[in-house]
Amino acid sequence: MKKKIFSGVQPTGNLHLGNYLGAIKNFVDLNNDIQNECIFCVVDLHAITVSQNPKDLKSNIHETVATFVASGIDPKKSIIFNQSQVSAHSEAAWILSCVARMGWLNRMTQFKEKAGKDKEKASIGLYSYPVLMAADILLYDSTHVPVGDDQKQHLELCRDIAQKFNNDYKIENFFIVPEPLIKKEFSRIMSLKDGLKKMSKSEVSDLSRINLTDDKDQIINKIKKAKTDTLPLPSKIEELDKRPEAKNLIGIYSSLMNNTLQKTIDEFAGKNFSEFKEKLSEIVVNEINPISLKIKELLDDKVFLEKILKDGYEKANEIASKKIKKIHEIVGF
Ligand code: AQP
Repeated sequence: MKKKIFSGVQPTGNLHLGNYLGAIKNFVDLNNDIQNECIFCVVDLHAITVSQNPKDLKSNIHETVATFVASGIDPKKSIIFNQSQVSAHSEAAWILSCVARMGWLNRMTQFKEKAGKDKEKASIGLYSYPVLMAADILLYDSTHVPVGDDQKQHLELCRDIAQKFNNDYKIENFFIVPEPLIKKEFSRIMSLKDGLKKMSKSEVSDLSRINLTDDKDQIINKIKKAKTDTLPLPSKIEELDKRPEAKNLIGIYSSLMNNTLQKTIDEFAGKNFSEFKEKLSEIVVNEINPISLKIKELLDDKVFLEKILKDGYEKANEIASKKIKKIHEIVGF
C-alpha cells in the first residue's frame, strides 16, 4: 500500500540545519521513494501564532518553497502548497477544536516553552496550534508524518483527536490515525551555543544555528565558535550524556555521514575539538553549500516559485475540499 506522507514547515525565516536534518532531509528521501505520495506544506497559519511582519512572511514563504526544491523535493512528484490558500485547514481546525480537550492541550510542552512565563499574553492560536496541525494532517488521510523529535507530542495529540472524532461520530476509520516518522537518532539538533537548547529559528544569536542560506565562511566561522568543553573527544558513548555540546556536534557529524554515533566516536576518540571541527566544517559545507547556492538562484525566479504554489494549491485543495465536505455531513451541518 502507498504511504501518504504529510508534513509542514513554518515560513518564519532562518531555516537551519536542525530543520534540515530533523525534517527536510527525510522529506527528500520520502519524495524519492516511488511508493509514497507526499504533501509538503508551507504552514503560514501556524507562523502567525507569533507576531510576523507581513512583508517578511511573504518572502519567507518563497524562501521555504525554494528550500524544499533546493534540498531535492521534486514539485512534479510531491505536492508543495501554502496552507492559508486552502481554506479547509482553518475550517477543519475549528471543528476539531470542538473535539480536542483542554486537558490534552494543557499538557503540550511546546506551548509552555514558547509562551514562557507570560502565558496570559500568548495568543490563543499558539495554544491551539496542535489542533490546526491535526487538521492539516487529517484532511489528507495521511498515513505517515515525518517530523523532528520536538513535534512528537503534537502528533500524539493528532492521533487522539482522530480517534475521538471517529468514536464520537461512530465512523470507524473516517480519519486515518497517522504514524510519526521520527528518526531514532539525531532527530533533535541542539543550539551551537547551548547543547541543552534546541537549535531554533527564533533564537536571537545567529551563531546558535547554521542557516541553510549561510555561505562557506559563515559555516566555518560558526562551527569554529561552537561551544565545547575542554576535554578531548570521548572514547565511550556513555560519556556523551554528561557532555551535551560534544554530543550535539558528534551527532551532526554522524547524521551527515550516515554514521552511527559509535563509528564517529571510534574515528575521533582522544582527538581535540579543533581537528574534529575542521572535519565537521568540511562535511557541513559540502552538504549545505550547494543547497544555499540553489536557494539563492531560485529566489531570483519568483514566477517559478509562484507556479509551484499554484499547482500545489490546486491539487491540495481538491483533496481537502472533498474531505471537509464529508466532515460537514458527518457533523450535521
Ligand atoms: N532543532 C531541531 N532539530 C530537529 N528537528 C527540528 N525541527 C525544528 N527544529 C529542529 C523540525 O523542523 C520541522 C519544521 O519546523 P517548524 O518550521 O514547524 O518550526 P519549529 O519546530 O518551531 O522550528 P524552530 O526552529 O524551533 O522555530 P522556532 O524558533 O520558531 O521555535 C519540524 O518537523 C520540526 O520538528
